[in-house]
This record gives sequence, structure tokens and C-alpha cells, in this order.
Amino acid sequence: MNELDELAQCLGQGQTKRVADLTQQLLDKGVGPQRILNEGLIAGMAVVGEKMRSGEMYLPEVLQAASGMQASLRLLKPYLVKEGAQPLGKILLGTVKGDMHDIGKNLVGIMLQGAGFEIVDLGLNVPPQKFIEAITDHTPAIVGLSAMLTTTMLNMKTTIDAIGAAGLRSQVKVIVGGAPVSQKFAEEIGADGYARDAVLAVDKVKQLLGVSAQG
Ligand code: B12
Repeated sequence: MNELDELAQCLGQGQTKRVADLTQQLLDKGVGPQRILNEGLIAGMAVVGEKMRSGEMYLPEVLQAASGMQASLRLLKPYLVKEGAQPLGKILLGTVKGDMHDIGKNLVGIMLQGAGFEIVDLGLNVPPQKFIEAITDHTPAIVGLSAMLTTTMLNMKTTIDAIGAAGLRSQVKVIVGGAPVSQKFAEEIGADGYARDAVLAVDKVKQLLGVSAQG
């Protein structure tokens, strides 16, 4: 088995320490961080998702897998982020109220930071009022909302509506993402953009802010 497959497998088995060690080994060998992410971590997490759906894996095991992913992402982050560049704009990120998934949102933050944006991360389970206060405090150009559940994705609309009711909607663009979210849903709830993954999220943000693709 190659080391990327082993990484994916160890992630699914909840071997946090081994996941971190393998990540470091792969980095030391010069394997690209994007490959480690896609062929190791995201591939491993997809299997975890399938096993969760089929009832083969339970919550504590999924949490353990998530902690491995977070440990590995901490090691990958310096390689994915360009240090010292002048920020291209400020982005406010958060997972909406009721939703405890933050890995995807964190990854979007890392990739945006890597592309030169400044990130203000409100964390997970963020109520609309907290987004409103943060827009007032930080004046971001873009607000990114994440949701991973078909139930909590509805809170994206609640959040966008609350931003509108607070009179702040014209100051920010809103992008949405997360496994159950689609372009169609984004349009229905009045978001300005949607992206399927963290790489496309960078393209979408650049497009919305009129920053060149190379920039
Ligand atoms: C890890 C995990 C958990 C962990 C989360 C830990 C953490 N710190 O995040 C824990 C154990 C807490 C958890 C709990 C639950 N989970 Co869960 N979980 C997952 C799992 C396996 C992986 C998610 C993940 O991290 N993927 C990896 C990342 C990199 O991908 P991603 O999140 O999709 O993010 C990418 C894109 O979506 C996008 N993106 C994400 N956010 C944003 C934001 C913006 C602005 C943009 C542009 C893009 C973007 O870019 C990201 C990077 O490329 C998924 C299965 C799956 N296949 O998604 C289930 C899954 C999401 N969970 C599910 C369920 C049912 C639950 C629980 C309800 C289980 C329960 N019985 O209690 C609880 C809910 C808790 C809550 N209130 O939120 C279901 C959801 C079903 C549904 N359609 O609603 C899934 C799909 C599993 C399944 N197949 O049944 N879960």
C-alpha cells in the first residue's frame, strides 16, 4: 500500500498520531500538500462519511477521524499558506447555527489565506447575531457561510435575511458552501456565490472581488 492510501486508511481508523506522523513523512519526502490533502485526507474522510451513513461507524469514531484530519491540516497549513503577502481583502467565515462541522470551513479558510486573503473565523454553531456583530466590527468584503446538514443549511437563509434586516447586506457579498449546498440553493436563499470545494472557493472569492485569477 502506498503512503497516501495508508494515510487515508489510518484516518478512517482514528489513528491520530499515525496520521500526523505520516503527514510529516510525506511532506519530508517532498510530496505536495495538495496531493496529501486530496489523495490522503479527503479520500479517507469520504470513506468515513460512507461508513457513517451505512451505520458502520458511530459518532465517537467519526470524531476521532476528525481529530486526525485537524492534526494533519495543522501540519499542512504552513505549506498551503503564503506568508507575508499583502492581504487582498478580508473574509469572515463561520459554520451556521446548529452545525458542529468545521473541517471543511477550516480548509476553505486555509486556502483563502494561502491565496492572500485575511481571515476572520467565527468558528462553528454561529448564530446570525454574531455574524452581524462581526460584520460591523471587522467590515469584511465577503462573508462565507458553511453548513453540512440538510437541517442547518436552512440557517444560511436565516443568517442572510438577518444580515439584510440589520441593513448590512449591501456592504458584503455572501458565499455559501458545504456538502448539501448547491448553486441552485445558493440562488434560492439570495447568496452571491457558491463553491463546491476550497479551491473553487478561492476562485469564487476572487471573481466576486474582481481580483485577477493569478493575483
Ligand atoms: C466529520 C463529520 C462529523 C464530525 C464533525 C467534526 C468537525 N470538527 O467538523 C462530527 C462527529 C461532530 C459529526 C456530527 C454529526 N454529523 Co457529521 N459528518 C462528518 C463527515 C464524515 C465528514 C465531514 C468533513 O469534515 N468532510 C471533509 C471536508 C474537507 O469536506 P467538507 O466538509 O464537505 O468541506 C468542503 C466543501 O463542502 C466546501 N465547503 C465547506 N464549507 C464551505 C463554506 C464555504 C463558504 C464554501 C465556499 C465552501 C465550503 O469546501 C470544503 C473543502 O473542500 C460527513 C460525511 C461527508 N462525506 O461529508 C458527515 C455528515 C456531514 N454528518 C452527518 C450527520 C447526520 C451528523 C450528525 C447529525 C450525526 C448524529 N447522529 O448526531 C451530527 C450532527 C452534529 C451537528 N449538530 O452538526 C451527515 C449529514 C446528513 C445530512 N445530509 O444532513 C453526513 C453527510 C454523514 C452521512 N453520510 O450521513 N459529523
